[in-house]
Amino acid sequence: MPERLSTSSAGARPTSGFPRRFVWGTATSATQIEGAAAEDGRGPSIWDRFAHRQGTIADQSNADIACDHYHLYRQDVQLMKTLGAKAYRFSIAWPRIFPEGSGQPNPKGLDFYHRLVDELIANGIEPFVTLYHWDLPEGLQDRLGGWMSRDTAMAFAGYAGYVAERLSDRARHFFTINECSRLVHLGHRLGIDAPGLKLTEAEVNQVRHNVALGHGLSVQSIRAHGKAGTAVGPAENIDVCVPAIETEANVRAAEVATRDLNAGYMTVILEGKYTDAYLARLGSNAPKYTDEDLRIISSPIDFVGLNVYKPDHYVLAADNECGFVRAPFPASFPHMDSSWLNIGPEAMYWAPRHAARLWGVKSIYITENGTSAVDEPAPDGHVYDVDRIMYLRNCLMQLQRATSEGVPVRGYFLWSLMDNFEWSDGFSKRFGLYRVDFDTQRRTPKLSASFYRETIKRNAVA
Ligand code: GBH
Repeated sequence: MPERLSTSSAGARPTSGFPRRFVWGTATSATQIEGAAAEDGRGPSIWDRFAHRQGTIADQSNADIACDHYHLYRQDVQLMKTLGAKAYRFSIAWPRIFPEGSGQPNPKGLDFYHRLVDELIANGIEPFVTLYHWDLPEGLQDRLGGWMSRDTAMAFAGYAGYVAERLSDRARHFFTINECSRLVHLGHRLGIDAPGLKLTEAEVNQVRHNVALGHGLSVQSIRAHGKAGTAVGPAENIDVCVPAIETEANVRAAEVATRDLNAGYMTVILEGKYTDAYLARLGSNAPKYTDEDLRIISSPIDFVGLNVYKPDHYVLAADNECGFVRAPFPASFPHMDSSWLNIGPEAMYWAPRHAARLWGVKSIYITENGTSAVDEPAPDGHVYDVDRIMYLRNCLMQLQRATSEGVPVRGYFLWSLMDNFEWSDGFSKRFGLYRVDFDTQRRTPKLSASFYRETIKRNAVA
């Protein structure tokens, strides 16, 4: 790897601001916004069932109605247009397409996405499709044990190919699975996300492998069924390791740590093998797999999507076996409204830089970045979310640092277009540029919407 990254297209970058044709967008996911949970033949998902279980969601809410986007999508596309956004990342609800997970498709479910994609294109907004944002059809959980079974990975590939075949004439970018890491750990180990399981170490490691396999199989299936030139990649929340002090040794240590701590997803996807350190750590709890599995998981991809919110570790070089130490987060470390959302905008520089340097990734999208904030309207009715603006500005400055050094980031999707169902936090945490009144479904722009519009207009941090 060269010490300095060279630009892929010399002269395409201005000296400040973002590269020309940088893709500015917003992001959402089906469960979090659509509602219409039982409409037009949609089957139940594991999140429907989980949310209806006593004690799972902070405010006892569920996603049955959410932002009612299923009915209000036209108006929501206008919100994007007002921002001047050029792209939109949304997810498809698998149980709308295959109510049982596999078998008989439900054409009415797909119709909704045909309408949405057409509406986006009519408004000059490019659709970026996520195929799995955690809403597994309940039938697959019941029949197969969900991701505990390889058959779920196969079913996912079938569904992914089915959708790609029908949408790829208009949608050119597909993300396979959103945040393997979170769906595995929170859903299958900690039990605080659907399906709410607390499996053993060995079982969780197998689930992790099956999910990675699902990614790989779906890449192959999208290639087989999508129109020529359909681009595909993962959208992962990698563990971002930041050098605590930017010395050469610490930067190297942060790279080593990033590769090692993401061994189960990004590393195996891009390298085609589990690292020795990872397998040694798992010992007798390591997953069962074949070499063929690894070849499938590492099927060539066109880009890498990174969801970046915070640094996961501050790292220093060390003489120990692994070559690094992780500094523990001090109790005084500041965070945003979500207690996990530690403030560390450098993560936005290091995440794509690590991907480019460690694995030679040539095309990167920031598939999510954003923050929760309290967002109480002021007496004049406006939401002056200057804390969100502060957070976004700092992250975008770090992203600009990356692109100006030639790290190949092609676009940025802000999480999120509007307040929505924030999983186990229900509606108690707001991430939107637009405030949603969940009683009336009224959307109101926050001050951060103006900030983002201005940033897009300038193609530079406002
Ligand atoms: C993303 O995950 C999701 O893709 C998106 O759907 C979500 O709305 C958005 O971020 C905001 O949260 O409960 O203390 O264990 C973000 C990364 C990693 C954030 C795991 C929550 C768990 C915190 N997530 N983290 S904790």
